[in-house]
Amino acid sequence: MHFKPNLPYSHVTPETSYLSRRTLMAGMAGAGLVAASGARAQEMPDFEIRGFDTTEKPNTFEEITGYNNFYEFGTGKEDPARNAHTLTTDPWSVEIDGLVERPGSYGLGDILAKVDIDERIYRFRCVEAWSMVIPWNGFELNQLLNLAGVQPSAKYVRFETLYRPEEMPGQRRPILDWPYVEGLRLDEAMHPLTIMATGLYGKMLPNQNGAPLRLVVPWKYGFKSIKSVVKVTLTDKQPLNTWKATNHREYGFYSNVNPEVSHPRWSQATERRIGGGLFASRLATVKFNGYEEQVGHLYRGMDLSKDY
Ligand SMILES: Nc1nc2c(c(=O)[nH]1)N[C@H]1C(S)=C(S)[C@@H](COP(=O)(O)O)O[C@H]1N2
Ligand SMILES: [Mo]
Repeated sequence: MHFKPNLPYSHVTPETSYLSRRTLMAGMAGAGLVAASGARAQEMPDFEIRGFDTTEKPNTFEEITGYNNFYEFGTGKEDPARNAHTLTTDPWSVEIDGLVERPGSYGLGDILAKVDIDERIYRFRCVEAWSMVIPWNGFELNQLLNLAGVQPSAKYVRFETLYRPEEMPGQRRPILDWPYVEGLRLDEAMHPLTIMATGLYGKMLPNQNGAPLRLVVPWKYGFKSIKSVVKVTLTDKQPLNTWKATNHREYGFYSNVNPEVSHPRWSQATERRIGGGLFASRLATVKFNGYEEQVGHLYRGMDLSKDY
C-alpha cells in the first residue's frame, strides 16, 4: 500500500457513519447552522459550501465496485472486479511532460503529500445510458497541473493509462488501441469539479475503479474519466482520445452529457440508475449531467451537436 498523508476523516470512518455524518453536515449547511457554530467551520470542507455534492442517494460500495467498465481487464461489467487484482499499484508514478515548467516523473506519495484530498459525491453517467452516484475521495486536477507548472502556450491535457499487458489481460488482445488515451481542454482540466480520484467511500480506490489514480469529470460521459493514469501531457493540439479514434461517428472529444444529442445507436434522453431494480423507471438525463450551472459557460458559442 502506498502511503497517504492528509487522510480526511472519511478515510478512517466506516461507510455508514461516513454517509450519515455527511448528510447531517449538508443539512446543517442548508439550515444555516454551520455559520452559527464556530467549531463546525473548520470541519466543513469548503466544496460543500460551493455546492459540488449531489444530495441524491449514493450507490452502494458493492454496486460501484462490482459493475465497471475497464477494458484492460475484459469487456464484461463484472470482469474488472474479477480480474483487476493482478494490477500492481505500488510503486506508482505519473510522468508529466509537454508544455510544463517542471517536467518529470512524479511519485504518487510525493503528489499526495502536496495536494488536498476532498470528498465529492458526484453523479456518474456512462455513454451506455446507465448511471450511479459515487462518493469519491480525491484532489482537484488543477493542483497536480500547478505542481508541474502549466506553460502559457498549453491548450489541452492528454492522459494515458498504464500499458502493462502482463498484468492487464485485456491488453493482450486488440480490443482497443492500447494504451487508453483521453484528453481535456485546459479550462476543463483546471475546473474545480475535475478531480483525480484516489478513493471512494473513504477507502483506497479499488483496482477495478482505476487504482491508484483516475480522472473524474462528472459532467462528461464516463469514458472521459480515464483510469490508472501514468502519463499527463500538456499540449497545444487537441489529443485524439481512444474512443474517438475507435469510432469518431459515435464518440467525440467533448462528450458532454447531453440528452438532446442521441448516440447514433440509442437515445441519451434517459438513463438507468444502477441498483434501481428491474422495474424501476428510467431517469431523465440532465444536460451536463446536472452541472450546467458550474460548467455551461465553458461551452458558450459552441454547437454541442457538432462538437460532441
Ligand atoms: N483505462 C480505462 N479507463 C476507463 C475505461 C477503460 O476501459 N479503460 N472505461 C471508461 C468508461 S466507458 C467508464 S463508464 C468508466 C467506468 O468507471 P467505473 O468502473 O469506476 O464506474 O471508466 C472509464 N475509464
Ligand atoms: Mo462508459
